Amino acid sequence: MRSPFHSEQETFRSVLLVTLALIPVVLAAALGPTWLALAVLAVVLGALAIRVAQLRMRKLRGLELPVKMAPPHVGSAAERRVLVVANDTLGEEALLREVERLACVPDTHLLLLVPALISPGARLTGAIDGLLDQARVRLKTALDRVGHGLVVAGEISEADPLQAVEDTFATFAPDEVIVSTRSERAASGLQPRLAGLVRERFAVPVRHLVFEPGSAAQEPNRDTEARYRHEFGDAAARKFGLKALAGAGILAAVLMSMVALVQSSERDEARAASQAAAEQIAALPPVAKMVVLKVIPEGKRGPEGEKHDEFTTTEFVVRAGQPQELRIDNTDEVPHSITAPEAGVNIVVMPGTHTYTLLVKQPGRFLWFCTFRCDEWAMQHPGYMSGYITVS
Ligand SMILES: [Cu+2]
Repeated sequence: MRSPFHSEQETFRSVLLVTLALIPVVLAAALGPTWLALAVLAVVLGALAIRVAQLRMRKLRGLELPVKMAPPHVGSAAERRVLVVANDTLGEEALLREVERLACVPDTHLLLLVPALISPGARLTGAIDGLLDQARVRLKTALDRVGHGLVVAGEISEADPLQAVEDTFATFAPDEVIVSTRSERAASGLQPRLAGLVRERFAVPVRHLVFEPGSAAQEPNRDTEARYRHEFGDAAARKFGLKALAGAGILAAVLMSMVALVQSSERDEARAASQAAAEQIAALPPVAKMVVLKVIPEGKRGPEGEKHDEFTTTEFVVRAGQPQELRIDNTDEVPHSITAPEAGVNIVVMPGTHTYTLLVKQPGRFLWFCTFRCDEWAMQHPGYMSGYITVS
């Protein structure tokens, strides 16, 4: 495949295109939820894939022909250099006779190019040695048969056949090319379309010799070449379509699994959060229906040894918005209070036993104290005439 960074201009265009394509993805990622960014990414990738496929198809159908390459002539003016491209037809008597005939023409040099036709599958599995050996045997047999060692050379190529031809244009600089194929492509043979491709790419005479086993070579007419071209294009398009479909499938699967992952992790987070909240609530001490306590003057000794006034309970745990009943026996002769300005609480505790309601609307931990002048020290020390209301 041609690199998108083929020229400076194309590089600039590619970078610009990718940048423009990424803007909506980045925007979606920044402003929206993760799935939206992924969806936008999918759309952008899809659009890019369609564009690439379009360009690719146009090239395959031959609508966009590259500029033909015309190699400079090498050697003396009389010298003629002929490139013969063959693989499965290399053993054909008719082809070998033609090579022999050309070799006898003075000032003619021949190169037998044998593309080993290594498929991507063979490359992956490392089964290329067998194919190379096969090509080597074919080439050696042909060279032995033809003789003329001085003017006929041979070469095996691991590259794609068209690429192999292009490579020899750099090294051998042929004045003429003979492409030898069967009329139908065999599994281990060259494409009949190859001749047309070479003709479209290089500005040198190209002869296409088509062999049926055991019969004489034929040069296909225009219609036949057009048929080869059509069949090849269709086959390539089918193959490319399948590949594109597979690619789209893989892409969709990857994106969907990413969305699923993100969603499940979000769900997990939400579940974890609610679980944590539930655990927190469960961890709180249960709220008693009624809290019973007393107010006792000089009921508790302070750290300095003096006796101080006290509420026997100074820590109150309540639920936000849920009234909590306090039954308080104030054994003093004067009133005291539970006052927490921040919680909006001010309960005046009268002498004697009475029931009061403690109600706080908002969660938090609030300091309370007695506002009736009694024991100055006790009023400032939680555990005596002061304490906390914890609201959950
Ligand atoms: Cu008091």
